[in-house]
Amino acid sequence: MHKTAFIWTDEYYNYSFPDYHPFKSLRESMTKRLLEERSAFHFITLIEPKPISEEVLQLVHSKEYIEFVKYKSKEGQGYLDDGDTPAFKGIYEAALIRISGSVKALELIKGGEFNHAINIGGGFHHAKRNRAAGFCVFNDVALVAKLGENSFSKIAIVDIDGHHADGTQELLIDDDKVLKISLHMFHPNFFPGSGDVNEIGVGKGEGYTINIPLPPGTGDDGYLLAFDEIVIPVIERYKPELIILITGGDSHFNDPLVELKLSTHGYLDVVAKVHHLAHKYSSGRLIMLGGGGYNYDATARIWTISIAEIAGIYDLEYETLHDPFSTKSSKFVMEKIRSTIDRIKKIHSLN
Ligand code: V1S
Ligand code: CA
Ligand code: ZN
Repeated sequence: MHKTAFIWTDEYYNYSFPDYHPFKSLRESMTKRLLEERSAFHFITLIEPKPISEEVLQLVHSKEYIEFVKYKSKEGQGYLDDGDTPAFKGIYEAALIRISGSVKALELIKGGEFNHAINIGGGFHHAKRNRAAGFCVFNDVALVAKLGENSFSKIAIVDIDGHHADGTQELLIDDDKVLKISLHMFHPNFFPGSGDVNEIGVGKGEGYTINIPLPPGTGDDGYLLAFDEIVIPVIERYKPELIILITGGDSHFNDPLVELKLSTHGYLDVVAKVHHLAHKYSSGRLIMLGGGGYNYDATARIWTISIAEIAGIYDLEYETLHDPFSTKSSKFVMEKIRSTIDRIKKIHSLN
């Protein structure tokens, strides 16, 4: 059994947009309840985060942007971006505590007492140095990677949220100590529009950004094919000392925003593979963060099943949380995925 920490505070509920908005903390509360009902916290340690300092926040965000968020947080009106991220009173503190949870996850792993640490309140991969985007105020993924560099010489980020990790990519674009992999839906006019195979990093970071753009209707078989053909060999070649997994639940077939059509079975396969890689190369060091997920029931089931896998709780009670079937892609979609895989293999010299 490996020690797993679950970072949590009820202050996570303060990150709350107006009723019409799809991003809801209900995912987190449902996950926690599903875990509690199954006595998971007999095996997983609950740990509370404390807010990080502004000095730490400045590792990934400019002073001016932080001041802007503070101003909007007092004012409580309008948007932080062009319509996706509404401001509300206290948004600064609410965003800060959630990303502090991800930093706490890293500290626990650095301390050596835990090799798995989970913050489902994190995963804000769209936030940039100078601006908010796509429901994300501060980018905890890039921050954890940057802070992790003080202790680990090679870190891998695997982002299975259904959207492209554009903020993380931009913040770490020239960084060769962090391998950035994002799988996402890629389709004309689909947010954020970036993440094609030819975005590979710049300067000494060239080759350390790997984008896996996938078509609508990908399904478990198409997704797993891309994962086995690209993600596994790339991680085996890189041999990271720490893996950060962004586990947004919006790749699920019932998600209203994304159409990647993964089932809980596909998710579990992917998470189990990442867990296995963490034990093979990273002494088990694995940070699981949340992310999107707009079908709240599906996201809570995905996160619960994933957490049980990571914590090594193999209990039949988790079986009941699965979807009744796996998903398949059409021949046409499968061909498209195969051709994307071939292009990525050429660009990143895999074979
Ligand atoms: N995809 C998508 C999507 N859906 C919405 C949205 C829907 C209802 C609302 F009331 C408000 C917003 N916005 C988007 C995307 C941003 C997606 C962010 C995903 C976040 C994550 O899961 O990756 C991680 C937490 N934005 C857009 O598509 C941009 C617009 C182009 C359309 C929406 N309007 C509000 C802004 C401009
Ligand atoms: Ca992604
Ligand atoms: Zn998303």
